[in-house]
Amino acid sequence: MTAATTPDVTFERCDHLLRAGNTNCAGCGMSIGLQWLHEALDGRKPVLCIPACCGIVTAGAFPTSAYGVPTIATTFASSAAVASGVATVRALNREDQPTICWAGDGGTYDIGLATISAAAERNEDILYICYDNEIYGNTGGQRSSATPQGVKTSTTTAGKAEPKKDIMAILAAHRVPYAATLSVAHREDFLRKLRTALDTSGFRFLTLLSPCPTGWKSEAADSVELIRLAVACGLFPLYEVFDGRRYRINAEPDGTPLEAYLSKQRRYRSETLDLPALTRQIEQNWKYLRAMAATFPATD
Ligand SMILES: Cc1ncc(C[n+]2csc(CCOP(=O)(O)OP(=O)(O)O)c2C)c(N)n1
Ligand code: SF4
Repeated sequence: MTAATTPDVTFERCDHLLRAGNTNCAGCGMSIGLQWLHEALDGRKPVLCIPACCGIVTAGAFPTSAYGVPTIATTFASSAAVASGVATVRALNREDQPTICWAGDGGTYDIGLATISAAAERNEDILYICYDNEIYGNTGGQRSSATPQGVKTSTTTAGKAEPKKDIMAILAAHRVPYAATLSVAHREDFLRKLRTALDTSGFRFLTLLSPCPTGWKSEAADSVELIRLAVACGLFPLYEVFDGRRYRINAEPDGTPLEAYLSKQRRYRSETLDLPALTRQIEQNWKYLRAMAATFPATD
């Protein structure tokens, strides 16, 4: 057992959330997200609840772990339900430490949605973070309901027909205290939202568009730049929703063409990619977001 992988759950402060020796691919958005989560935690020691996904594989084989905090590997569908129990026990024990779900889009948009909905409706004291790589990465890159229209996956070889599910709208409809989108190319915004979420009680939902060079057929070195482009061209809006009703937009598109983002990923070289339709979808999303932010603004 090396120092990098020896489980150490005895210290009171968290020295490393994700240690060296983890199995994440080069350029994985999860690695950045977990490092920044560690920074925002500022020594607080969460319990992590992680369903079947790359995020739990990266821990390594029991009894070693790349995670420096207590981590529960849950079944694919149940991370929010398990976290509900953990948060309740921690509250009964008067432990003032966060309970965090860290899950892929498969465990969030698809199979875990029922337990997320139940925990959100009960307003459990959980921070739920979805790293959305828009596929089932761990099992070979199958499509999920987070996969965008036109993307080639191992189960949509000509390109996916259906558009991406609007998970933020679903969580907003539960009127959760806080929901926000995160970009690994916008560090200060990312950290601020993590801190806001950590300082808020009740069910909080964060989602990051998480570059996955393996599934996106992109270069590892382009990962951060890809997310910068996704925000700049308007495909991935950065915004916050308070109590499911009040909206705040954090960055406006700057006119960067959508092709700048798509052309760096071979997953978008498909028969079904309809650029004008995708552009219209992005415009519609922005119309809706701007209307919500203007009508129901979040004031400090
Ligand atoms: C009920 C059930 N069905 C299927 C699986 C196999 N499985 C494990 S991880 C996974 C994909 C996870 O995808 P996602 O949540 O998007 O995370 P990623 O792998 O992309 O990190 C699947 C299908 C499982 N563990 N349990
Ligand atoms: S397959 Fe994708 S999400 Fe999974 S570890 Fe590799 S880069 Fe990260």
